[in-house]
This record gives sequence, structure tokens and C-alpha cells, in this order.
Amino acid sequence: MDTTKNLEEIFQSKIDHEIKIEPKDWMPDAYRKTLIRQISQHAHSEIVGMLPEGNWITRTPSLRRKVALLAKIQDEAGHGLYLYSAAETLGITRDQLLDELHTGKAKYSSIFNYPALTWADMGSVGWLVDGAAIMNQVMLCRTSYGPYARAMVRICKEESFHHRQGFEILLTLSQGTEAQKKMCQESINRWWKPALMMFGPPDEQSSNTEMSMKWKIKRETNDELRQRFVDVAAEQVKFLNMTLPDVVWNESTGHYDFGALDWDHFWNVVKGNGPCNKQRLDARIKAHENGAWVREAALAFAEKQKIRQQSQVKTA
Ligand code: BYC
Repeated sequence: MDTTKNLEEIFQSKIDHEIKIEPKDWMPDAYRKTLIRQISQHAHSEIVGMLPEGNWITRTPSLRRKVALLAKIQDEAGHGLYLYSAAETLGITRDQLLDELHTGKAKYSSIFNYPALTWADMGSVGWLVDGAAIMNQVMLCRTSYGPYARAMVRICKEESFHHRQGFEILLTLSQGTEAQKKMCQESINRWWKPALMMFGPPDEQSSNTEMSMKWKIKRETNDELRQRFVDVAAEQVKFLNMTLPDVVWNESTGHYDFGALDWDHFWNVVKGNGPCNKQRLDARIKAHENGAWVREAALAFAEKQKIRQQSQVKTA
């Protein structure tokens, strides 16, 4: 008979040999718990992330921009659904997950607690926020838990469109009037450091990285991904003729230095005290309450279909 120690060895050996862990496989409780934490935080980020952009749907400068923004926001709802479904395979219900979000127990990405003040912010969110998300999420396509890895493949494909959509908005502004150029640079300045904080705290303060790397949930550390993102963005910004605040080339390291990040500020935002935390949570709860009739109607329809199928089986 398999003892827990044996099961743990088999589990780790699968991970070491790049065999995916599937929902019915044995897994340590801590692995299950950390996956539920990370996947649900990710799902919540997708649906809270729709809010700052939703504010701009009625104010896009053209119909073309409106169609693209609507499609992006709709994709984000879809990403939330894939991720909630992946989390549900670990034995938690959608209701529990949403309840944790609405009661403030669950975290979501710090970045969505900042306001989107100008149209250029739709560009910065696409270029910097989706850019940082992709940098982090490409490694998650190879994460050790099968349902999460498979969801991430589709998410990453869609995120790369979002990234380009944002860059194109900034490129247009950067070639426009002086006022448009100024709006573009001001927006990049505001989003830059919060985007760098999306990668999580520095490695020495990151409580989960060590185990998550052993279990191959994460494949690279927060600091490694953050530096790679800085190096890529520092080259891309040249095409905009704009600058990134505090970013300078370091000849000796062969990387760009990016200046100090205020981690006290970050933890304060994560704890619920950022500029828009309250507004975001209130909007989420209101949307959930207003959607109750849709959930009830969908359940009633499913029930009706079930009864119809059963009666068809009986008459056949
Ligand atoms: N914000 O030990 P650490 C997007 C928490 S949005 C808030 O390094 P881990 C998009 C962390 O949860 C991007 N909290 O953690 C959507 C932990 O707390 P607990 C969303 C943060 O998990 C719409 C504590 O700090 N992407 O895609 O190893 C429009 C210590 O951190 C943050 C994902 O969620 C933060 N920024 O690494 C546009 C990707 N950072 O739970 C774009 C999946 C850390 O121990 N998630 N914390 O109390 C991950 O890859 C990892 O969870 C993280 C953090 C890299 C974020």
C-alpha cells in the first residue's frame, strides 16, 4: 500500500520528469492550496481588470478603437471563466471563490487599484500591464498542473493581441499633437512602477516562490521576470520616442537598471488601501448582484433541458 511518503515521491518524480499533474491524481494538500490561491487570484485579476477599461468604452476616440476595446474586455471575462474552471477542478466551488473576492479575503493584482485617467491609459494598460502579464504568464503555459497550463496557452495567445492593441494606441498618440505626446508620456510615467510591481515582491520577500519553483508551478522568480520585462520595454519605448522613468542602461550588468520600487506602498495597496480598492470591490459586488437573474435563468434553462432529455429517454 502507498504511504504518504511514497505518494509524495511519486508526485515529485512526475513533476521532475515534466509529467502534468491532473485533477484526479494524488497531490499534497499544500500544492492544492497554493494552486487554488494562485489560480483564483489570477481569475479575480481578470474580472477586476475589466473595470478600469470598462470606464472607457463610451469614450473611445473612434468606432475602431471601441470595437477593439470591447473585444479585449470580453476576452478578459473569458480568461476569468477558464481560470475559475481550472480552480474548480481542485475541489473548490465558483460560489466560494467569488465569495472570497467579494468579502475581501482573496487577493487580485495590485495593478487594478489605480485609476485610468486618460485615453492614453488604455494604451499603457495594453502595453505595460498586458505586457507584464504576458512576461509572467508565458512560463505558466508550462506549469505543472494540467488544467492551469492548458488554460494559459489560450490566454497568452489572446494577451498578445491586447499588448499590440495598447502599443498601437500609444504609437498613434506619440505621432500626434504636442498635447497627445504629453498625454502619452504622462501615462507611461504613471503606470511604469505599478506595472513592475505586478511581478510580486522581491525574491527575498516572496514567501511562495521556493516551493512553487520546486513544484514547477512557477518556473522563474519574480525578480528574474521583472528584469526581463524592463529590458524588453526599454527597447520598445524607443519606437515611441518616449522614456521610462528612472531606467538607465548598465554597461557592467548588460541590463537596464530601473530604480527603487516602493514596497511599503505595494503592500498597502495589496492590503486594500490603494487609490481604487474600494471602488473596484463595490463595482464587482454590484455587478454580481445585478447578474443574479442571469444565473437563475441559466440554471432554470439547464434544469428544463435535463427534464426534457429524461422524458425523451423514457419515450424512446
Ligand atoms: N498584487 O510569494 P509571492 C492580467 C501576493 S493581471 C497582489 O511572490 P506568488 C490582466 C501573493 O499572492 C495579472 N498581490 O507570491 C487582466 C502572496 O500573497 P499570499 C494577474 C500580490 O504567488 C486584465 C504575497 O503577495 N496575473 O493578467 O509566488 C487586464 C507574496 O508574493 C502581487 C497573475 O495573477 C500583486 N501584484 O507570486 C490586463 C499571474 N504579487 O497569497 C491584464 C499568476 C504578489 O501568500 N500569478 N502578491 O497571501 C502569479 O504568477 C503569482 O501569483 C505572482 C506572485 C507572480 C503574482
